[in-house]
Amino acid sequence: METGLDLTGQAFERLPDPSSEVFTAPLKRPPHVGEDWLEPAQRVYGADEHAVWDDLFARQMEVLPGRAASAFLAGLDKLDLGRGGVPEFARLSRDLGRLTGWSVVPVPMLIPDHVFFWHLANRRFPAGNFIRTRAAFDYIEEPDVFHDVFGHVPMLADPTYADYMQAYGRAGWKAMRYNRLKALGALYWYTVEFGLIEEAGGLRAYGAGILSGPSEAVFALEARSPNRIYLNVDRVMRTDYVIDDLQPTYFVIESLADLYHQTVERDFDRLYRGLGPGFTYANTAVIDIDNVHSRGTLEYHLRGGRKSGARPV
Ligand code: HBI
Ligand code: FE
Repeated sequence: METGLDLTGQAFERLPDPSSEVFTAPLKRPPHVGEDWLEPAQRVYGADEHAVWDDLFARQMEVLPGRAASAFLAGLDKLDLGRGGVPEFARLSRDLGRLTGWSVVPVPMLIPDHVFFWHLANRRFPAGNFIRTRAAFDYIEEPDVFHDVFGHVPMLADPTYADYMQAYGRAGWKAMRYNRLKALGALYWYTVEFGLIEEAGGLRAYGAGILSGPSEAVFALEARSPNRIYLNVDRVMRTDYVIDDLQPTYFVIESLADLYHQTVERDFDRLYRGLGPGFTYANTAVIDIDNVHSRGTLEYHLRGGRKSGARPV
């Protein structure tokens, strides 16, 4: 059976070379990093930078208990991410390696999709090396070490999620072959960055974009504005997304195993053949086939969102 992620014979150890038709963001590689975009070593942070980590950590812990997925909270605990200061990647990689075989490697900035996918396919998580300044405490565009390590790494301590992320990285090869990286990027966005999970105690967040920021956990779980729709991979890969505001729609998984199976057991060849180059659905849309958890009023977005100073209700 040809499944979506059956890429038998693919040499995942070798950095892929995307064909010239594949769109890749025009990122300028800093001269001190090689083709793999890895920093030679993690930065040495100053006392003020360690203090930024500690303050961000404390702020998130005010909101996350009862809102973050239990796998996330368990990961924070297992990796002892609250011991104080920016975690050392070497030690984190050793602990994570024992748990799920993943490591954390430093990168200078956003890296090209195919390089990012290649690291994931080899169970390496590329994490931003720098930490935001106090001036950019609430919101930054580029992923820093707090977003990447606090937001993403705890979930990688969960074996099912760890396998999902590797499978996702491997899926990048097929997406490149069909020139559908944008669609695969939407799946990342609505799961890894902004995913919600249904737990016995109610909805929780497992997406790093929600868990590493000050206000989105409350909005995503408790506000009346956003739609919450059960994840359907085909549908999500056709859905547009915003990167600079709270999400109008969140997608809900029933379990991490549900996420893994929906992705790994999908016929991605068939999906990509039927997929146009652009997105079909607006990020506010609720469509006929949706299995809706709760339909939102969308009032936050209808009032113009962040740029209009709308209240996130
Ligand atoms: N680079 N450093 C970094 N971090 C990311 O999360 C990242 C990236 N490059 C590409 C990328 N993500 C996208 O491919 C995914 O968001 C789909
Ligand atoms: Fe991220």
